[in-house]
Amino acid sequence: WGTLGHQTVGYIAQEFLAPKALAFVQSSLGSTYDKSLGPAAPWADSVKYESAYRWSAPLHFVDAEDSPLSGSCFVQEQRDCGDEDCILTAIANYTTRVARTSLSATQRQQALKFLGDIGQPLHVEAYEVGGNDISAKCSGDSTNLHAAWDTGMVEKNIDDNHGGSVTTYAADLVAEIKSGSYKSLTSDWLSCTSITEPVSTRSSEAHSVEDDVKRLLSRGEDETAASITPLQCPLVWAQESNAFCCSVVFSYTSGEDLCTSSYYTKAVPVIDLQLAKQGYRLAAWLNVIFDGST
Ligand code: DCM
Ligand code: DCM
Ligand code: ZN
Repeated sequence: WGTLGHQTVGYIAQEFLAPKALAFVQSSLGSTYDKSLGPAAPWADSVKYESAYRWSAPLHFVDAEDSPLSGSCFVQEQRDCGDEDCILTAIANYTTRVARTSLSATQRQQALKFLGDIGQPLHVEAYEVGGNDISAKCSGDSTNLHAAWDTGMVEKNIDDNHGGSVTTYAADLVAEIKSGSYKSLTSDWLSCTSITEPVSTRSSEAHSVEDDVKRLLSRGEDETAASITPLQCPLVWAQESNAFCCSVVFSYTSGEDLCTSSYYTKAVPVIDLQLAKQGYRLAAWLNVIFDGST
């Protein structure tokens, strides 16, 4: 997502934080970010082009080598991330780091700001560099498919349907979660919440949230990013995002303006759903880490 998408996710997550997670977020982010994940969420995007943070660019996505044009969409952790850094290893790494009291306040704040980009379908797709190499039009402007999903359609959706305000957009999605069309979906959204279950165990191993938190906090201090095993839950989230590559993302007709056609009408419900779900899941994730419950 672009800035507006990340802010939306952050503002939604902020509304669902449990007491200890909220206390950590507020003290960690402080006045720099108005004590809120909303203003803090775009940080990881904004630094990735700086030379000091160039290493972090691959942490924003996973290149799923599937075949979305042939109707085959899936993420395979070994094939698509393997021994490299990707969004799956990044979430595992920063989940541990945000909880680690031996790290500095700055390091834990950065870990917090790195959690949350996995809902964008094209961040879970290798085809044409996640759509970056597919030229497209959005409201007459030349762009590419990836950027239309990151920013073009998000911006137009906010202008068209939410008064041009990102906080209004987030509040509208929060209302859908609390009492609207998403209310009945939220328990499914949290069907996977283990902060330590590695991908290999295939979610069959049941254990309490309490054990999960203990396991996270007992992780070795010397664990490096490279040795981190991706977690099962972020892989589940990745599969959901990636599935939209088969159902919606590549189903444009050639020359179609993505932001003024039936494509936009199909894409907006996906954008709304993915942002709402990602915000709600980010809160639940932090709640498990800090409060021991979702
Ligand atoms: N970092 C990381 N993995 C690395 C190197 C750095 O996650 N291989 C992160 C940790 C901090 C930031 O970079 O968020 C700065 O690291 P440090 O405080 O160790 O300089
Ligand atoms: N991106 C992606 N998959 C890739 C490469 C890039 O999802 N294989 C994303 C990261 C940015 C956007 O595409 O959101 C543009 O990337 P860049 O600025 O690195 O060209
Ligand atoms: Zn992107």
